Amino acid sequence: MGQVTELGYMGFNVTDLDAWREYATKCVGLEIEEGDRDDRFYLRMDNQHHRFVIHQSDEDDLAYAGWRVKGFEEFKAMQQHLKDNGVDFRVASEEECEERFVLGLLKLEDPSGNPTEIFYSPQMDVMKPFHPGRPMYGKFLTGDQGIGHFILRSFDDEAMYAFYSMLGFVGSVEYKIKLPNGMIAKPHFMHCNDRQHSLAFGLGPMEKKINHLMLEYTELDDLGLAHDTARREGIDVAMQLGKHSNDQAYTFYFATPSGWLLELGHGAREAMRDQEHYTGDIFGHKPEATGYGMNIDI
Ligand code: MBD
Ligand code: FE
Repeated sequence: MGQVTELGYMGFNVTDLDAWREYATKCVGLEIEEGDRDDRFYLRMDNQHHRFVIHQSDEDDLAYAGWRVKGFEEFKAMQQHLKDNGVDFRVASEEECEERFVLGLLKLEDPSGNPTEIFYSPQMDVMKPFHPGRPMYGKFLTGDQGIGHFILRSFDDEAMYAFYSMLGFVGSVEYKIKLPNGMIAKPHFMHCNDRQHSLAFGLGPMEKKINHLMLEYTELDDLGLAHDTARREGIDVAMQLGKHSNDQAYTFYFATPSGWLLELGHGAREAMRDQEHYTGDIFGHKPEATGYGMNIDI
């Protein structure tokens, strides 16, 4: 059996650590945990030791995505399940587990070569309540729904769908939309908990492994404050405020210091029982800044 339960942590390689410190706190509201290594710092969204590791690098891209399983039994079962399905993986050393602040860790790649990790039991720093990097009305919506969602690069949608289904995800093509190059995109959206999607792929060619990461606020006003800051700072907005048809979240997309996008949102609904698809969004989401792989008229 294989069943991941949430998007638990992510690592990003970045060229400008300081730009990320400023952006993540002042604009988004994440909390910095400096740690004791010069080549990285951590970002918190809740009581988990960290949700993001920001690594000093000469590239600006996703370094790894960490998917959680329920516990030790499920971690063992997942290893057998991967073997039964002929998937290569490596059981991480004690030192590597400590580096991620988890008790058990597997390292593998998805069919598109995206570095993937499966872990159980993250360190929860409950003695250190989440303290946002800027004043916030509410919190980040995480809990059973994990970090949020991200769009990752796929070179073969069928293989990606099969791989993530094998990890316990459920999902389907949810949009049929025309790309600027005239092609019709049929992106897949997949979930592993009540969050409508934790993962999506198939929105056209991508230079980087990640197109965007979506985080959700519990309060609408925190989305508004982030939007005001993005506008005041003149940060590129690739897609204006609007409401998606599938998760019905009110969101906008703007550039991170790494040149990929952050989608901030509020008010998403839970995953649907049956499959459905759309040809556009409910309102808004008009394309604005180009060059981010998101100038789709959804
Ligand atoms: C999303 O979160 C998204 O990024 C797109 C492109 C469509 C629907 C929901
Ligand atoms: Fe999204």
